[in-house]
Amino acid sequence: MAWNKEYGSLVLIFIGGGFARGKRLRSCSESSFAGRGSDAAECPAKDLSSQRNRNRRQTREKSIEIKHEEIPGYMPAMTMPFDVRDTNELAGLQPGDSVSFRMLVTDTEGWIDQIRKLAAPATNVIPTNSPLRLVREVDPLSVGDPLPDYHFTNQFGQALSTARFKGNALAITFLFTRCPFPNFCPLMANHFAEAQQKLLTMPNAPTNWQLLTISFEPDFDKPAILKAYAERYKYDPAHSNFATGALIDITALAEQVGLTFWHDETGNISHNLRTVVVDASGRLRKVFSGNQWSTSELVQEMVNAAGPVH
Ligand SMILES: [Cu+2]
Repeated sequence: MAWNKEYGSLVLIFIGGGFARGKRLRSCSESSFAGRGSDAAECPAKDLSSQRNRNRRQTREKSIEIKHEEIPGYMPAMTMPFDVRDTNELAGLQPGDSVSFRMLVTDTEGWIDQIRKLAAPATNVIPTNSPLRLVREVDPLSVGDPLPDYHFTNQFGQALSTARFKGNALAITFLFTRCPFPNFCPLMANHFAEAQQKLLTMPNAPTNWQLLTISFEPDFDKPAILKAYAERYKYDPAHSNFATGALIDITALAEQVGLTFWHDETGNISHNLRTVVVDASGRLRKVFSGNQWSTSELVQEMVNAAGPVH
C-alpha cells in the first residue's frame, strides 16, 4: 500500500519508562521525519513564557539544558537537562540559542540528537502548541486487521470508544477545523457530509453505519468547536461524531493508518490525508489515501462494510 512507503521514512523509537532525573513518564515514543528533507517535523524547543527559545550549556559536559514547552500527553513545559551522546553536536551553541532536536528514550535512558540551531524567531510568530510528536509504538494496520480500541471525546464532550462501533460500518477521517486548504480538511468534511446524505437517503441502504471525524488539533478543537464545525456540515448525531482526545492516542491511530501531521516552523499544521473504512466485525477494510477518491467510492465501501442488510 502507498502508505507503507511513507511510513518507512518515519523513525520510530521505542520509549519505555524513566526518563529524566527519576521522573516516571508515560510509555510512549517520539517519531521524527528523518529523510523528509525538512526540518519542519523535528522538535523545536520553545519557551512558552516569552515565545523565545533558549538553551544554556550546563556544567555537565554531555548534557544541555533546554527550556521547552509542553509536550502534550507527555510532560509539561519545563527546563531540564537532556543528555547528548555526541558532544560534537554541542559545538557552536551559545546560551540563548534556539534549537531543534530529536528526543530518544528507551526503558532506561533518554538523550537527544540531531541538534540544530534555529534562526532567531521572528516576532508575531504563532507559537507551536505541539512541538514534539509523541506516539506509542504501534504497528501499521493492514486490511483485515482488527482496529484496536481507542478512546476519544466527541462533540458533546462524551467519552467515545471505537469498540462501541462494532456491528457498524465505520468510516474514520482526520482533520483539524482551522485547516484553510479547501482540498484538504474541508474536502474530507464535505465528503463525509455527502456520504451521510447518500446513506440516509438511498434505497436499501444499511442503517448500521457510523462516520467518525477525528481532529488532530486537540488543543484548539475542543468539543464545542467540533460541534459547531459538525453543524456547519449538517451532521446527523445518530450517525456521525466529531472527536478529539489525547494527542498520543490520536497520533497512535493516525500512524497506524499512515496519517501524519506535524507543526511546521511557522506554527502551521502540515498533514497528509487518510480516510479508512472498518467493517462491522471491526476489521480494517479500506484505506483511502489523499483526496483523489469520491464520495460514491466511500459509500460503496460503507455498504459492503456494513454486511448483509439486516
Ligand atoms: Cu487540513
